[in-house]
Amino acid sequence: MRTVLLTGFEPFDQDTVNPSWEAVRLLDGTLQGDMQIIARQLPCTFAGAPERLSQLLQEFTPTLVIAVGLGPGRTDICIERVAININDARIPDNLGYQPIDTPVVAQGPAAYFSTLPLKAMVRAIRAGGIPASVSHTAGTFVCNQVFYCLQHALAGTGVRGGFIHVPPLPEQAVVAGGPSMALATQVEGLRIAVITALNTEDDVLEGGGQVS
Ligand code: PCA
Repeated sequence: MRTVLLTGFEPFDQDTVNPSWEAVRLLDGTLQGDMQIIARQLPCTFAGAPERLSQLLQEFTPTLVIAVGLGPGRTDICIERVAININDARIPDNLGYQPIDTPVVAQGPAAYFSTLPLKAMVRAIRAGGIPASVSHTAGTFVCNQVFYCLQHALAGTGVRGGFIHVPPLPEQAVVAGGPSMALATQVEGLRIAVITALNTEDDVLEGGGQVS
């Protein structure tokens, strides 16, 4: 049995809900062939999230890991390409900590690329009728930090990993006046993302490179 680990975040800032967790938890326990999805929540704290992630990697020894977070203002499902070695928080995390221009990992490389088949995932999600794109920044808050720590932990192991940002839910957009995506659509997009990542050896290059 292969295990796919999905993580979502607890709510942060002024929010009472985080679609990343609401979506991945609906996929928890999903079985497909020899694959099972395990979904777990990460705290939205610079101190707690990497620690919890590392416990989960040890506990489940997954063959694929996709961390998911809310991207306020995002209009589609964003498959992130790169994690950078910088924490630069616009707002405090859930413990009131607000790092400014500090490294995620001292002496670590400037960046890690996702090892997911980004373009194949975007095309498959779009083929399912759901908007998606490759994104070239995961920001500099807790999501980017978790993404960086994930790629740092998986580097050289052959285990694939990456990060996806999802848009706000409609009820969050009513308050913020911005874009949104229904929860069921997010869940389906993430399900397609997982299946595509599992079944795609190399990224799909035909049909042009740019899907952002
Ligand atoms: N989004 C934040 C952190 C937690 C989340 O869901 C981010 O984009 O960094």
